[in-house]
Amino acid sequence: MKKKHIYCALSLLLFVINPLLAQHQENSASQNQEAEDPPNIIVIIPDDLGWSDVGYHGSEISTPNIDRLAASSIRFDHQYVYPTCTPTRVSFITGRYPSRFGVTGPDYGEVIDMGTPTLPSLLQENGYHTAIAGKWHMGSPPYTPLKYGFDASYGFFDGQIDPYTHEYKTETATTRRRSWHRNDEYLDEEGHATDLITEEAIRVINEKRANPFFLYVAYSVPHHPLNEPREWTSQYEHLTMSPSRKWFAASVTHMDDGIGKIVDALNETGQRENTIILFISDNGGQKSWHSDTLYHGAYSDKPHTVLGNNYPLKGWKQDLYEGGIRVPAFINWKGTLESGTAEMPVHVSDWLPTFYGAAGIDRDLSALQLDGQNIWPYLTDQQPVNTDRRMYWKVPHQSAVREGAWKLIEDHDTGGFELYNLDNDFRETHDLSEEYPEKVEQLTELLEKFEENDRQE
Ligand SMILES: [Ca+2]
Repeated sequence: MKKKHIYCALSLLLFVINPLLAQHQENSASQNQEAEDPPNIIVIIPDDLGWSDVGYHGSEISTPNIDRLAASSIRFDHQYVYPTCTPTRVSFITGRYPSRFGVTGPDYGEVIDMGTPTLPSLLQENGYHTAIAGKWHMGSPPYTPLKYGFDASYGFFDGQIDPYTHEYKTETATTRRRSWHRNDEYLDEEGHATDLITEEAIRVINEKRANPFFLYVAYSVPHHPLNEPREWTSQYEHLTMSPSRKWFAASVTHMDDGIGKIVDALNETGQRENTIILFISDNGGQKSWHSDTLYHGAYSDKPHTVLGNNYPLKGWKQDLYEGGIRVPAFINWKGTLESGTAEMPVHVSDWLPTFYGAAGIDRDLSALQLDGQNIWPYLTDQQPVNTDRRMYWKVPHQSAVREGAWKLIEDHDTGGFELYNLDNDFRETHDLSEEYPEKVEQLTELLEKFEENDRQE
């Protein structure tokens, strides 16, 4: 604990005073102002990867490529997302709290109002080629990626698929089992989804074009159902772990290999130093999963009894405790951004205005009513870290706000509150709501203020 705090303090200093960093900023700042050569942007989003599911956070899972990339990146110690897929992805792509669209959990149908400006549509307007490889889950046909600013799409529409059949778990009013597509048209293909998504990302990188690209790579793993080839499970066979944790580990190492190939493709095409890479999980690890009936019963004899690991954070996917919403994340821009650890809280909605800043696009975004903030000036040390940052979450059973070190969680079922000071208690073990009633009152008012701008559904 103590060691961690010292490390964090040092890393904070790095952001405030590191002269090398300042020099790099100048370069990037002038580059941005000129905007003659805007960078490519790649976003890599694993599905349900928990805090302790990457090697650089001490996991038993082997992730050599992610670790190598993280070591030369700005690693976020407090990257906040939502505790399930759709809200995080909607917040990322719109720069707004997902509850502004009435989105509080996994969702289908028209999730984002047609015509809403998105990160890909804004980059598209500014000359970017925009492509998605992998999971969409921000709407069901006809509310598909090409309608929201992507020039090219490939992957699956729904929230989860079988890695080999590429089918969704079941039929519903808004979804079919078919999910795999190219350019929003259903497609049948053979192969493991992880390999197919990696191959598509490399194809986009290798394409010859005069303009920069925005490439959104959303892997299906380590979300269940897990089914990995022996090539990736064999290295975990000798370890004392639950069988399903071995499948989980294999799926992450398989994805890690794909990420290594994506970086190789950038190197081979001479684009490595003109490409920003953001790695960010969409929510914390899930505890377990089992179904006798979904996927035609294909997984009835394969209980996923142990999946992700959010240690030392509290809670799981779907929770507003840190384990559900604080995820592994880092940003890399070789030759421009210095490596280090960023202590400041960062919200997933920040990436839309931040990438706008990084791309050097000069346009007023105030009409978009963004909830996210452009953190590019902080990453490049042009502005000091905002330590009083406010953030807001709403999911079906809870709401929460964070202001500075304080976090208030409201339980919608009981009407009760929990209050934590994350600086002193990041594991959320001591509820301070009875000790600090004034703080509860102040943060409750803040929560209500945030809620006023939500769509009520
Ligand atoms: Ca997810």
